[in-house]
Amino acid sequence: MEKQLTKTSKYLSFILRHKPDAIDLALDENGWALIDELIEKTTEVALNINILKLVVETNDKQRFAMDINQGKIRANQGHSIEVDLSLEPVTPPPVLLHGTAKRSYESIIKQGLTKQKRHHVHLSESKMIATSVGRRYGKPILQKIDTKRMHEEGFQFFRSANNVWLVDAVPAKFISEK
Ligand code: HQG
Repeated sequence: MEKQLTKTSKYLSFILRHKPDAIDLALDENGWALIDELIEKTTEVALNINILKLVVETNDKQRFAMDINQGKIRANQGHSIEVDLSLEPVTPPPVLLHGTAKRSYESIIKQGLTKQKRHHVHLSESKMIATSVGRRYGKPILQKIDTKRMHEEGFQFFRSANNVWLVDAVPAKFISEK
């Protein structure tokens, strides 16, 4: 069962964050898809409303949000396609962490953190989460971001519904090795 939920979560991430076109699914400007349409157009995994609910509820990182009344679902963050999540800027904690692969370190301390294919640079309050994020790309290292100073200097921070901190970029001067 757990394997099936992980496979479905990965499938949903792919469709709702990156490639709704792969199944000709319409997303509105805020990234919401109609649950009925998603189920109808999905062939790659076995999908019904109960499985969807289970994936949304049990997802380790709370990657998805469902609006049952309106019959809609969306990814909470991590998109590469253009969507407006309507997040309001919020004051970040004084320090946040970014986990990355060791081999990216040299480039990051020169260029700063840039958002690559996603909408934002992703930061975390949790050492454990940041480490596992970094591990996806190799031997992980943690970087400490002086978010207090960034905020004072006018950078806008957002927090996704699943507590990922998002910012447009992190210039090198705010980064130190943890
Ligand atoms: C790196 C997962 C070289 C950056 C996680 C990262 C997260 C640079 C990679 C979410 C660089 C981008 C996002 C520079 C940034 N030079 N490398 N100047 N600037 N990088 O996947 O933060 O499981 O787009 O360090 O939990 O790793 O999908 O970002 O290694 O929240 O829900 O470029 O993805 O969530 O990679 O991960 P990503 P990320 P999910």
